[in-house]
Amino acid sequence: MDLPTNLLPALINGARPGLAIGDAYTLGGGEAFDPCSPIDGASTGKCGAAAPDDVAAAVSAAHEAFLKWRTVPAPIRGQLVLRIGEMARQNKADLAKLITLEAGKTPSEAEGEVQEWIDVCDFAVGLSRQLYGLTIASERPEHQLLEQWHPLGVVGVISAFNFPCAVWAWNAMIALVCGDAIVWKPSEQTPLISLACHEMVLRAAATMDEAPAALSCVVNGGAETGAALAANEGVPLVSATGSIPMGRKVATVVGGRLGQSLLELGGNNAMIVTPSADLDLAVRGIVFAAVGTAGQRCTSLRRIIAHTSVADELVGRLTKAYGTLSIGDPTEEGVLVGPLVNQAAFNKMQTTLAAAAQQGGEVVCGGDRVTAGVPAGGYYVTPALVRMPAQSEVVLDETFAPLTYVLTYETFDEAMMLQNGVPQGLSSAIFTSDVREAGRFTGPAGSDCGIANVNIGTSGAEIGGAFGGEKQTGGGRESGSDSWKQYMRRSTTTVNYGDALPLAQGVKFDV
Ligand code: UN1
Repeated sequence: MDLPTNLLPALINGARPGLAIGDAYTLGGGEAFDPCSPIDGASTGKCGAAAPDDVAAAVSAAHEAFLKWRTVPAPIRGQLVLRIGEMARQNKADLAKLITLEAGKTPSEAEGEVQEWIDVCDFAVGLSRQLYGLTIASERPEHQLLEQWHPLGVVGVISAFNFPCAVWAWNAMIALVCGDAIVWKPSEQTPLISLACHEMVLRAAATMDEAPAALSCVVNGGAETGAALAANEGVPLVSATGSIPMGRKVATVVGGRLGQSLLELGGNNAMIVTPSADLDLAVRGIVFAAVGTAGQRCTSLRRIIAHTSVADELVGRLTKAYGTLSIGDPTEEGVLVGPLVNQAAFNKMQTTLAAAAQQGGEVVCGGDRVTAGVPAGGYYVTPALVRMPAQSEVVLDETFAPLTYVLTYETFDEAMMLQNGVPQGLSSAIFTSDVREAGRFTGPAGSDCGIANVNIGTSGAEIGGAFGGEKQTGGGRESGSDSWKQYMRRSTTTVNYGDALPLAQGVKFDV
């Protein structure tokens, strides 16, 4: 694949920069690393890494930029994001190429991911004129009680390999209109797309006097780099997306210094298929959610909870649909299922399949490595469906691969108990034509997840809604709705425009 080098900063001593403080690119003092493409295991090029000192330098430069940016009116800040969106639109295909190379997504899914960036830019531009506060009725005469939203500071963003562009964009585009600066620690798997995204921000910022370059900083590297960002007192908010153990560490460190963390961690997403479900739709919804992105979305479908009256037919239809999937090099025409990210992901899928079998699971189809007709060095698998006799231990864990368990139920209560009976709470779905079931599922005693869909799969959310989930998913909400409030600080103001000084709650204190 031709690398779209026009989107990337130049090599420094043969490596990509590990540290970007605005437009100042350096290798960084950390240990350089050499990521591989999931497609064929070949190196995508050496990249420098930011050492903890570099992270501190980035945070302090970003803070300086923030001090200027916070006084720029929000609608003008929106103009920056408008221009960033234009850059993303113009370079959509090339940006998608980098996502395909580094994350192994098909071009259509990679372009869809860039589209999420574009969409969130549009959303954020509109928001830049709608960062509404409140006026509250004061209990005192001739008093105004107001709530305003002000810029927060430097936002740390830690993102994962599977959505290397969209998740950053959800955070960064909103944070920019909110008047914040960003220090981004991308996944070690995806330094190129991160540098390209940063370049787009820089090029847009260069067209505006009001926008300092250091509003955007990138610190490439591994866990040590992320830890330095989480620990930095100059970062009031750390938004982290990734595994539950990673989120636990971030939350502990950020919480220890009483900072805010916004976490979007693992999911264990289920779909209930009821007796009245439209099975044609359900099959399509399941296949995209379970095997799209090779099962490597945090919203991927992990569990099917099917009514006993439809389970056999559903499994039969799914097995047939799985048999027609084209698996292989995502850059090849017609391929729908690309590679797993690396060997470790493949090994985890294999040990999980073995554990499932031990717990009484029956592999209906899939789970094997595909080696014929695919690039050597990549880990390609046939998506697996495993019927489980119960929601046993193995089902409670998220395995980041195309592996979906099938469970059955008799009563709706039982289905809801299974749906909610896992430690994670990101996404969920029900396929039903029964309005009562749909209402119960989406109601207060229904799905306990951040996303509860009806007749739609668990993955592929639009950016306009708040994205995130409960329990071990971490509780954070990113992207649309009123998620912006987390990137600002709330200020409550009381103005006395009278001649007296009445105290609240009727307290008398006359001197
Ligand atoms: C993720 O996997 O981290 O809803 C994000 C979806 C995408 C985002 C997934 N819009 O599947």
